[in-house]
Amino acid sequence: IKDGWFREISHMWPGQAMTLKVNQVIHHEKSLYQDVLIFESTDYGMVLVLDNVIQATERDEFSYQEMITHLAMNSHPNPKKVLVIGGGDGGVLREVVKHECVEEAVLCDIDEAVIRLSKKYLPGMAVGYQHPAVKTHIGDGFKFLEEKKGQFDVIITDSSDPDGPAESLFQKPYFQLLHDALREGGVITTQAENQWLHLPLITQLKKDCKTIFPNVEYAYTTIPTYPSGQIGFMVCCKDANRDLKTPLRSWSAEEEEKLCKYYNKEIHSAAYVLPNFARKALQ
Ligand code: AAT
Repeated sequence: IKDGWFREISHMWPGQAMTLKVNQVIHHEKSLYQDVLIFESTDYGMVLVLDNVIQATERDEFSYQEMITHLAMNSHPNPKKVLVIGGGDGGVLREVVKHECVEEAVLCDIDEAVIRLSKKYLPGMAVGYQHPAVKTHIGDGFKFLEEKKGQFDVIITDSSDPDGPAESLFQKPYFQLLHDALREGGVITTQAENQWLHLPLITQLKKDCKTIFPNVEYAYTTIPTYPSGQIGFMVCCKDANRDLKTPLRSWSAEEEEKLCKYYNKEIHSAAYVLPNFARKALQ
């Protein structure tokens, strides 16, 4: 923070940086794994920052949390057991439990500080923890998955960028673990970076996924406070014949409007439509 502005400078997006005006710093600490900063911005509400990278702002988090969740959940016929890796703020949990079929939603985040501070300062996201179906585990997502075989219908990896504790969550062995932790017909989504900035990484990731899953697609959403204003998702399914681009289940237009601020069944399909440069790289 310099002169009252937070700047998201990182080698992961060279020569550009999102800048947000700061009202006040609410909390700053070094956790076991990362530098954790929460500040109140002038126009985006509370902002959660890990190792100088914006993870969520109150104003636009719904775009990311709804899309990473419902793209997977609505491509499964009846998701009962759901796992979230990362997502310590609770926002993805909040979205998962909007599906009444869910019997158990387990969250595994590496950093207790994110969970503790989100409960204190980001109540609109941490509300997800209040649902009776939720179980929380603190630990590394990769290690957690090693012991889980054939247990989950949907697994959502809401992880930070590959530079830091989430590095292993972007590599091939992790996707094998995800595959093996799913039941028949299971679906995963993962945070899969930005097509303007990380096309080589996304291309490699998709290649890796295709050697493990028979059905792999990349989708994306718009979000002002993530680098270049968009973020993508790798969506993979154990069922080769499932059409991931068309939701298997959907809410009525009325329910959709009540439940979601971003997601609807049209945007579910539209999220998979890529511009030519990305489509070419990923085909
Ligand atoms: N919904 C907020 C968006 C995030 S949060 C990413 C979470 O992943 C953090 O809470 C972090 O503690 C957790 N995490 C990082 N590594 C691991 C790991 N190995 N195992 C489990 N959890 C982990 C993502 C924002 C994306 C930013 C885009 N630039």
